Amino acid sequence: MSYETILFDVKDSVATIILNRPNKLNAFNDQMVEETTAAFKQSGRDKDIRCVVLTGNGRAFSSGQDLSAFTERGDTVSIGEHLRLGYHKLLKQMVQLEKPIIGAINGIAAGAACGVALATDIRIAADSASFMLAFSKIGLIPDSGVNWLLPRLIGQARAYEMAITADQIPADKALAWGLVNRVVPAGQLAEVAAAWAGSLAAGPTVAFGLTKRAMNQAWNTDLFGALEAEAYIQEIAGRTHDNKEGVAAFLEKRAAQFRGM
Ligand code: T3D
Repeated sequence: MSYETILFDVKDSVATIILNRPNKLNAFNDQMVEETTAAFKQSGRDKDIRCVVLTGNGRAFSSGQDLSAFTERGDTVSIGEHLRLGYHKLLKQMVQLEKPIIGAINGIAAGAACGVALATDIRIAADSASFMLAFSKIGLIPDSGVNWLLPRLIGQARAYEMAITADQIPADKALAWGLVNRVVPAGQLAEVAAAWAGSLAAGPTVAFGLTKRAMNQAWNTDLFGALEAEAYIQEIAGRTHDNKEGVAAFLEKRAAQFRGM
């Protein structure tokens, strides 16, 4: 499949999706939302892909919704429908993808792009990156999953403050708040993300995907429900090659050769 607004590359079981509208700080127009969604779908279908990296080209991760497209479409389009038909499909594709997604946050992630960044599973930020809930600057509420994802990560007080101030939260503060997993020098981001992705892609990736499912499901239930879900999902993990290989490798005192199956 060929794309115009993103770059998509697969190498050594790692798919890399690069948001590629650098002149607009990788703002999402409809085409970029559709193409990013399609790239995640393609990554889900391709059994050879075992980890996905999402990043931006240039100095921004993404500045969120393309505001020129926003005004061009005028009052004829319902924002609710625009979200349902666009960002919601992207967010759902990401959280339902049972493979780890690394967000290599190379610069500012603003507005809807904050939601997209939060829907990655591991976030590595460049020390020059920042997060900004730009929505209130244009009289909107946070969308693209931010109201669900962000308070769970950093607590409601900080999330609400970010929403109503639209302050740029720099990478070091994002790390202290638990919004990102690591901060690295900007010049090393691509290398660190690729190394981490490579090591995940060589791991028991079915288990990684099922862990994502178990943790996502656990938000919607109580402890007893979570215990039952774990038993059900572990049954699936326990039938994989990688479980048998992991146990055998331990007993034989050798490195496991996981195959993601
Ligand atoms: O219908 C729906 O689906 C609603 C959904 C809404 C979701 C949302 O995401 S709402 C929030 C949308 N995003 C924003 O409001 C952020 C707008 N951008 C900014 O505030 C600033 O650009 C930044 C703080 C991100 C970066 O500032 P700075 O000074 O580093 O860069 P800049 O000069 O503002 O931007 C560089 C260029 O990118 C500039 O174009 P030019 O003048 O060089 O031709 C600027 O207009 C363009 N650009 C940046 N962000 C956007 C954009 N163009 C269109 N849309 C953007 N979001």
